[in-house]
Amino acid sequence: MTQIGVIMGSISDWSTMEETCKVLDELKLDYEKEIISAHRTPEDMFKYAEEARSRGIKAIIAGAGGAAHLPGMVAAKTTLPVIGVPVQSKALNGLDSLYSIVQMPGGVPVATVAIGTAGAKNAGILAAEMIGAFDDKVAERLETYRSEMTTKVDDMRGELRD
Ligand code: RP5
Repeated sequence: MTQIGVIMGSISDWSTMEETCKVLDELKLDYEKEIISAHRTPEDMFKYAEEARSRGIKAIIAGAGGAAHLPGMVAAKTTLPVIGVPVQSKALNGLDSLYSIVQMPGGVPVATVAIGTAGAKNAGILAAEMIGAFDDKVAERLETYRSEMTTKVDDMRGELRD
């Protein structure tokens, strides 16, 4: 069953949001991906947010850039956890996206990650951790993911010494 919804404001966000999907694939989590724009398809955005829980979605990852209203507006319409990914915009390097997403009013949280691809990757891991809090198999896969990262650092140390 699809547990994670990955949405983004435009196809131009895909090169960033692809990192979310890659890590979800790696952690073997079921997800769906869709383009939904807060400004260009507002009705679709509200419908998605309102129906997500009844469709079995447990967490929503929303990426957007510039006037990045998608994560906040989705959060306004659901009590599912929403993770916001600030896409690196051309004009302001993503600082606009970050501020648009992170400065939510008290009562309507969006868990905001870093600007760009690192944030997109972490959004996937964070969603997996939310699922893993209730699913031991997912938690185990996260443990493996962590130990593989540690091994990679060991490899780097070896490389530096050689
Ligand atoms: C936002 O506007 C999207 O999330 C995207 O980051 C930005 C620019 O969209 P395009 O003009 O590239 O479609 O809604």
